[in-house]
Amino acid sequence: MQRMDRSLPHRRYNPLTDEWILVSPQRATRPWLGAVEKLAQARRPEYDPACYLCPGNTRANGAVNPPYTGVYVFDNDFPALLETPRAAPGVEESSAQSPILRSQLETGVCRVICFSPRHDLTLAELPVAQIRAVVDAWAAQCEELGARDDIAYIQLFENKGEMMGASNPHPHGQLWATRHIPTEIAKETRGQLNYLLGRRNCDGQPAGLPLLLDYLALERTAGERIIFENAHFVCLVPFWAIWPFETMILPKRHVRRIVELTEPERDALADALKRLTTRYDNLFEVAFPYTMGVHQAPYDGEPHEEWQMHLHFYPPLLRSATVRKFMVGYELLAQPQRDLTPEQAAERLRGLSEARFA
Ligand code: H2U
Ligand code: ZN
Repeated sequence: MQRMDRSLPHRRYNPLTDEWILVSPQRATRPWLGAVEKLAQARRPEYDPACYLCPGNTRANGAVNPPYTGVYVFDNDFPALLETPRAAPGVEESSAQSPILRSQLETGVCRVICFSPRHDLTLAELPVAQIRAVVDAWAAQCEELGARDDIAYIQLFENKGEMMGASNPHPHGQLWATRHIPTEIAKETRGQLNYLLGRRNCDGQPAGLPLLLDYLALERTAGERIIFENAHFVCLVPFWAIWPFETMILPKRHVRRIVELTEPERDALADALKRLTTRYDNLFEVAFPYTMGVHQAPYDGEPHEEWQMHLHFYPPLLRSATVRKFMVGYELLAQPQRDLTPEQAAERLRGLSEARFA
């Protein structure tokens, strides 16, 4: 098959979300040239008496954290969702009297997940065994919440760094679990389902592998967007990446949900998280900001054979510790755009050390 000239402006298709992105490699932005400013970063203390996530401290609403020594999960004191909201008498829980003005009551659970008692460390600096404990906590939360019939989806995520809106440098993530399937998950479910249904055998039964496993095979053959792999996971820059150094971590076998990961796979996921976040920190020698999260099949009682779980990392930085990409203008109004190609981004990330800068 003829490959198009990827040094010219082109658009790339994201089959997960059924969206296009614009790539403009001819623009002279060559992020690896020119001055790279370094940020002076103050070393944080191991324990901060003013931190609402440190062990033993009092949170904003008066609750006291236990003297925890590993991963610590608690219900968010300022949740975006309520478990049992009461509609006012005579008011419907959902309304679609008009196809234009539709609303539904949303219920769910919001929790905060402290990755470590250590205030001064980030995921990249935690020992792999502690990251493994985070993976176990994620799976345990999904086991518990996924069994509930008022929960259809559990979004695990981490906002890291002030640039991404994290409120506290203490290493932590969150989960929001909802009665309805959120927008991005609905898109990815449709994308994966359409792919599987497009490959029926002569009996009309879906045949072949899920979208992301076929995609992974293509990537492993091409090699140019792969950053590294271990026994059970591959880390790559997606062909359709939007953010300059956006990446994805994918299991090598068909895994729909995080709860299905075996012990060795959980170890391998912890290893992949450690290696990727360390490379990120080394890119601009800074605690690299990002939003990351696990995408997995809904917990709505359906099998979702089309689904392959994966992790997305969306980092905002482009050129240095202080120069970020903004999704504004054309991107907000028309379609996302990037200058640095995904292949160039992968090459840079591949070239970095897995020992964190000192
Ligand atoms: P972010 O840093 O990603 O915003 O997460 C911190 C969360 O911690 C945030 O959702 C919650 C906030 O509501 N929080 C508490 O639950 N208790 C507190 O005492 C302060 C912050
Ligand atoms: Zn703290």
